[in-house]
Amino acid sequence: MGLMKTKAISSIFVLFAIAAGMASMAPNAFADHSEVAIVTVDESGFSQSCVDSGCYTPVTATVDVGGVVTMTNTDPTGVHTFTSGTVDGFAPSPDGTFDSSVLMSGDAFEWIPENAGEQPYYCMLHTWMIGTIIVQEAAAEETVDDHGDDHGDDVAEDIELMVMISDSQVMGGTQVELEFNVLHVNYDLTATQNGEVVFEETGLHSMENIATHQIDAVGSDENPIDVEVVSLGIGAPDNEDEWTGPVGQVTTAQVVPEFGTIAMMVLAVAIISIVAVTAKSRVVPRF
Ligand SMILES: [Cu+2]
Repeated sequence: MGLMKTKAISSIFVLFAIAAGMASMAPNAFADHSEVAIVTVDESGFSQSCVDSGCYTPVTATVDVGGVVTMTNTDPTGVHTFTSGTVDGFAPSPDGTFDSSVLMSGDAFEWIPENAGEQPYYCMLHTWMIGTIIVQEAAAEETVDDHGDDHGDDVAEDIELMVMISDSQVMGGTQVELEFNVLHVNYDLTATQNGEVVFEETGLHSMENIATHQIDAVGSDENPIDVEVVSLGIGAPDNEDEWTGPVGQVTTAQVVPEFGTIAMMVLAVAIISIVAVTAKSRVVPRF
């Protein structure tokens, strides 16, 4: 197996967001996830008419690890439970993570998640009532008040995303390894050679710090492979509204052969970004 050196070309840009405008345009982007409240939909025990819109409000809730989830039976007409696990058809499978047991109307139950991940739950009395709690690392979202005051009216998220691209030649192709400084990076990956696209995938998600992709091409001096990673945001793949971190940050590397060197490049960019503003416009200036 030969090693090739990756010649780094960095293309860095910073998206500045004006926080005041953002706060009004995208309040969810700054949501505090140290606590979340989930309630039952009224009369959700009587009929299944709530299923389409969700029998819990919100039907998908997001909270930080160590945050507090308060689940309340606000339905004046019935008793309900919040029981962790899944329902297949009408057959429930409790997973033992939490169980409020039967809550009378007005009663509440608290759960403090210890691990990141998706936690489904349901009502054991009405198994059409299902919901999801997304537990995220608290560090995945930090709010920074860069004016140093306590008013919280000028809040910007300031998450640094670092992408390291390395490559190795394997089995007649090229294996590209991406290393991220954070978990749950969503990104597009494109590789071109000689003006032709040899790899293109959008909406990729890296659960771990490292993701590898196989490209069916080998770079050479005459025909190097250009690899481009464009960040889409940080967060659970099916929860784009809650993504944080830089959007449109471009990291590139060029794969050309060179003996005896382990390929590696580092790009570090600090970006102030707001998902709600930038996620909608994927066309980003590059310079
Ligand atoms: Cu119920």
